[in-house]
Amino acid sequence: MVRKRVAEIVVETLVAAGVRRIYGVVGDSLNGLLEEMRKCKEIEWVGVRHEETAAFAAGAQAHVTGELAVCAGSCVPGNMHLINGLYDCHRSRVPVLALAAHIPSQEIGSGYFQETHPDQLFRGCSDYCELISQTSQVPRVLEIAIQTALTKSGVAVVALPGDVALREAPYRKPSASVRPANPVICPSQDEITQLAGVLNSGRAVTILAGAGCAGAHAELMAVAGKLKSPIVSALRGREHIQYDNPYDVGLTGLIGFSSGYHAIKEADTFLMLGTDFPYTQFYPENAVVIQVDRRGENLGRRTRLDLGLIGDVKATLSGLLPLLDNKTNTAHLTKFVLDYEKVRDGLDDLAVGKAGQTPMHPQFVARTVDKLAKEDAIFSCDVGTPTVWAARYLTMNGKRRLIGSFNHGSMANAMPQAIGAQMAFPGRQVVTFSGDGGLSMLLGDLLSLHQHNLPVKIIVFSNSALCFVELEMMAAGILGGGTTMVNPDFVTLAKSAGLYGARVEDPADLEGAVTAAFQHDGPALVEAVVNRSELSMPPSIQLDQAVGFNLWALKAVLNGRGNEVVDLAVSNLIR
Ligand SMILES: Cc1cc2nc3c(=O)[nH]c(=O)nc-3n(C[C@H](O)[C@H](O)[C@H](O)COP(=O)(O)OP(=O)(O)OC[C@H]3O[C@@H](n4cnc5c(N)ncnc54)[C@H](O)[C@@H]3O)c2cc1C
Ligand SMILES: Cc1ncc(C[n+]2csc(CCOP(=O)(O)OP(=O)(O)O)c2C)c(N)n1
Repeated sequence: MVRKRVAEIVVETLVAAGVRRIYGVVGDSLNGLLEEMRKCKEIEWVGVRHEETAAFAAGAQAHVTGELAVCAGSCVPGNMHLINGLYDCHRSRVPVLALAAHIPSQEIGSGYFQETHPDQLFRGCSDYCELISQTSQVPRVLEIAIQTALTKSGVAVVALPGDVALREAPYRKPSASVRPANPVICPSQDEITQLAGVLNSGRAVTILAGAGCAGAHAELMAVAGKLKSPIVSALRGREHIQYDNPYDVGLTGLIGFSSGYHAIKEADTFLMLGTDFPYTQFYPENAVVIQVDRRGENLGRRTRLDLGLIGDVKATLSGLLPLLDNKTNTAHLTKFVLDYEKVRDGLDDLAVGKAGQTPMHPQFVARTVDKLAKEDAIFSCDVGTPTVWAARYLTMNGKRRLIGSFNHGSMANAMPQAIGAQMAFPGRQVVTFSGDGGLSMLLGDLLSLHQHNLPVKIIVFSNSALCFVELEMMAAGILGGGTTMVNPDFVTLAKSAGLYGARVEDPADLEGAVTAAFQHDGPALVEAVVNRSELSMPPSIQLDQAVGFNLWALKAVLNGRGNEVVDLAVSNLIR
């Protein structure tokens, strides 16, 4: 029988699964794998400066390609650094395999140098997590891991002791199963007939559409057209829904629009399509609620349901369309479409910049980047106010993509995710909306952009604060603290890391600086110095008034209309 080194079998199995690169940081226990990868021409090692970056980058690559992506960390501190990024991948449901190198196998259980138990440590952020303790487990365990990541669209972790990787094992060809498959899930005809019945009898139907609507744009428009339904998007669904969409009424949620909020609250029938929108306060109280999701376990986990269907959005809507009446009453739809236009105009009024007027409005920065970016740009945005600006000002057109840490909500995601997106699509423009806090958290990987010749364009919303948290504190009536940051000169820093850099304070200079960055043949950073107090603060609100009220206060604050908080307080609380 042919025998090969475990590391060689691992690499061959990854090649068979279509893997083209692995993001990570090297370390002794990974050496065997690196040696095999050096010999194999199909897989590239993408060395980064922090393993969390590796996991975020792999997740972003998986998001924009829909294919398996791989990251790796050396034994224990190395692979522990992967964890936060892997949680993000797990929550975003993207297929990622993590190779966690482990201490020498004979030392496991002895409290050895660097010892942890990766097979337990990674359980919470994966669908599959196993230790390879014997050579004969390869390639089977690795193949199960890959298949789980692909089938469940999630994270799989394989812990591999460095010494096991170097030993020989019986060889067999990789299994043909380590490839993605796309089965279509469709509810039964009875269920679809029941769904049509409920929708046909609704008088004011509102749709909440999420990321599960990817690839179902035409069917979604056709259904909304028949039902005369406003479509509210959940943030992860924006890129798939908010273009060529006459039914669009924006987002709901704290950073959403009042049109989206009221379109849901005033519906008598509420149809959730491929969404796991998490904020329960924004769901309707009295409507008939229907949910379609390909994951049965997600049905009814955000709100109580009257009807839940397991199915792909596209297949379900295709089956549904011929059974739907063509409603004629457009009142519900028109009301919220017009509302949305007004809200949009209001937000656009905030996105202005006049020469000499400093500090700049961050909305103006977002709008300018949106205007100048390419038609098929890939954007990533940091958690914090950059998420707000991306949600409100980046135009989606069916070709652009928008990635964030939307479900896990971790800071420092944008630049690492841009690395993965740019690696996957070297010819596309990749732009980040970075917070100054977010960028500085994984700052070391600015160096990776230059090292790997990745022409990522970084837009830093430089407000010298952890602004989003500052707003949360203010809206809750907490004086707080700890939000101020003394920043370096990001441009000098970027230049020393091999990037093109420009700092902009005056709105008059913004367009030129962004254009130059976009035209630069390589990575570039624009530091836009923006107003820290942009989202206007409630002038004064007592702590006891804010109790049970902070959601509304925060929403008004985030809308840039803090004075409304006082109005709301007066009308709702102080009676
Ligand atoms: C600072 C911050 C503020 C935020 N504020 C808001 C806000 O105000 N409003 C907002 O909307 N979001 C907001 N978010 C994002 C929010 O937390 C969620 O990430 C988002 O709402 C989820 O969007 P989704 O439902 O489209 O995606 P997901 O949560 O990923 O849900 C997608 C669902 O579709 C299902 N699915 C996948 N494929 C298919 C298919 N083919 N057919 C059927 N079902 C499928 C999945 O099983 C899943 O249940 C915020 C995030 C941050 C970081
Ligand atoms: C890893 C992590 N730490 C802390 C937080 C809490 N948090 C959410 S947003 C935010 C501030 C982000 O600051 P910055 O990147 O500067 O963006 P800004 O909101 O100031 O524009 C913080 C601290 C988090 N979400 N993730």
